[in-house]
Amino acid sequence: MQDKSTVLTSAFEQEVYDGLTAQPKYLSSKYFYDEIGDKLFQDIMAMPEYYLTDSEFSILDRHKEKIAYIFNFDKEPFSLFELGAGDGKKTKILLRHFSEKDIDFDYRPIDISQNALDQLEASVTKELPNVEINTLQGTYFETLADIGESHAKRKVILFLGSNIGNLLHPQAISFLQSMQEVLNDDDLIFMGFDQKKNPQTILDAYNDKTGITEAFNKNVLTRINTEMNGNFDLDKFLHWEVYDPETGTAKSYLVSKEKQTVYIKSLDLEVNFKAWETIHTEISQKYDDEVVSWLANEAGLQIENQFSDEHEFYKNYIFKK
Ligand code: AVJ
Repeated sequence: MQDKSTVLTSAFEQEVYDGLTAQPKYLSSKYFYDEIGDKLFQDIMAMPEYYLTDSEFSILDRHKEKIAYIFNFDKEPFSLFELGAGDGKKTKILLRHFSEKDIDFDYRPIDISQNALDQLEASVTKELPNVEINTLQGTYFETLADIGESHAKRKVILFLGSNIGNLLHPQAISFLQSMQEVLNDDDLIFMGFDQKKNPQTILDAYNDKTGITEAFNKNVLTRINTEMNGNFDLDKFLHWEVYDPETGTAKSYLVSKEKQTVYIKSLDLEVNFKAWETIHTEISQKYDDEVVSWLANEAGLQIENQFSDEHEFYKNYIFKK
């Protein structure tokens, strides 16, 4: 890894440089998400093939009474943090239910996108005027420090959508560990984990016929073109998804359909592709109970409870210290 930090101004630029000069090539899926990427991801969540959203929605709806009871077990006020809150569509099921039951809590959504937070704040204020909301912009790691410093009330931390699945197991453990470190004894974590299932169902969710996932995957190239003055020709790359049912790892690639050279002006970088050379862009890990309890255990957490949808496609787990 060469440090070009004297020339490269952003973390995005440094990571693009590192990933496209590495072998094999890679780019991080966290760069899928700009205004266009956020919109594409919302379209993905609305696709019939992308079962994750519907599954988690139905879990929250089915189990909201029990979830409310567990979150509010001591009837003391608590703060409901949410990492990567996005549009809050699923969370509103809980917010609405808690509000109807006069549960004493405040909602503290966290997201990397200020735009997403502004929209969320406006919609919660309008739809659920009794819910106190305080937004916080930043990455997961930055904002965990802020969560740790809030000692006023008991904490419940939501991490929905199987977002943990973008991390390899060692990274997931260290992330869970950092969450564990900000928890006090009665604090809780409520997390979504997509489950192992028929491999075809998983492939279909990441390889829709309409091409929305393809556009989402290619958005990282579009961003390099616009933000770093690159000249990627999107049609010369193939969206390719693989799923290994043994490890539960789904991986996304962009595959170069021909030998080509791409130039990225702000990096002053020429990137050569052989025909059929790959850029690895995303992992979406699938889990089972054994793997989740291993991860939790490694991070010093206990599984308190778990909830599933009727097909057992997806599970939400409650962790404690
Ligand atoms: C938001 C990371 C959970 O991996 O399922 C959807 C992102 N990528 N389709 C996932 C995604 C391709 C999604 N997460």
